[in-house]
Amino acid sequence: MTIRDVPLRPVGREEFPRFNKHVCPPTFGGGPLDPVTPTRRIASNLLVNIDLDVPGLGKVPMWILEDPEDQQGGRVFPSKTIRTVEGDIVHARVGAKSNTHTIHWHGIEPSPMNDGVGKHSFEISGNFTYQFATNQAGTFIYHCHKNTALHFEMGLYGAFIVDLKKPDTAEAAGTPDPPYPPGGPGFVRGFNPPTHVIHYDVEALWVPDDIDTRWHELGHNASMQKCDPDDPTAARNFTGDGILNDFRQDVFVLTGEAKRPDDDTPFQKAAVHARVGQTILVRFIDAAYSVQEIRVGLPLTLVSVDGFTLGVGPTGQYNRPIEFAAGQPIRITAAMRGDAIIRPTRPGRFPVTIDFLHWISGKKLYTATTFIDITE
Ligand SMILES: [Cu+2]
Repeated sequence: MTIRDVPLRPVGREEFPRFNKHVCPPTFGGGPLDPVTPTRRIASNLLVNIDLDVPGLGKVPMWILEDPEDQQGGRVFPSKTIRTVEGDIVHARVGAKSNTHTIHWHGIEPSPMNDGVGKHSFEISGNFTYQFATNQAGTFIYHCHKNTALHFEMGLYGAFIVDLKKPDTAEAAGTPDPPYPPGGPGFVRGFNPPTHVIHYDVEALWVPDDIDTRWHELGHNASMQKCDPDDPTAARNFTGDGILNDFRQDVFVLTGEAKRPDDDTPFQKAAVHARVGQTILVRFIDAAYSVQEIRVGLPLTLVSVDGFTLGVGPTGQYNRPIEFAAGQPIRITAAMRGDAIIRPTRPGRFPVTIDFLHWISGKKLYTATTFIDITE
């Protein structure tokens, strides 16, 4: 067989793509763009100021996203978990209550104008309705993508869970319809032929985070360049006295519960309580800037990484779920997610440790401990 050489057609100047250097994101409101009828509507406002209580240290100012339609629990840290269902077309009404922000739906992969990466599209001034489809079940994260290193650090993030449709089986009859309730029960995508559906009784959410309290004194646009569209890369547009290149964590957080570096008491909020014979689903999301190693005192199966199901097509047919022995570390870095299945066979209190490691030196900075309590 020979490969035919196709001669290139001369291309006129008018067909060249236009080059626009895009340094200062424009602001925009309104939306949705190219709307279609949604199957689910959600709402989120940013930002809301809260204080994070650190025992023995005091209060650390945080910024969170709130659900304005939630009468009970719309103001929490991490920001309220969003849940949609596989196949949903979502309209997400987002209000920037002060200054400009975005929401990036990390891993959902919407179209560029709905992706919420400000420098690729625009920042929201006022209100904007993002439109996207959640076609892949899994664990994702949403966060503000303006002055990102700072706004993410300040707490402008939350879990985004895409639930499976409820299977049409007798076993499923006792489970509520999706979106499934926080804490379980529900169904998750995992290698389990032929349907690749796994039922879980108890759902846990582990979100490690670390805080440099010096950063929490900074203003909204700290160290951002001044926007001069006529000369966007001029040196004078950049501040040279910032600290956003220098992260020194002095508070450690697990799922919104904070501790000083010398406080080794167990974290209670992330603790898991289940019975022998039940199936536990642990969703973990790395919201820290250090590297973590998670060690669980029970064997587990990692069924999904970054919203991709291991061993299941269309993207996962060339890998397989990963078995971890008790105590074998799972190493994660910023914004990584995973879904792990644990099936306890005997009662007891099983330790969970999360080591926070410096991202350059690898030095261990802190060990967070929590536990899994299994009763008969
Ligand atoms: Cu923001």
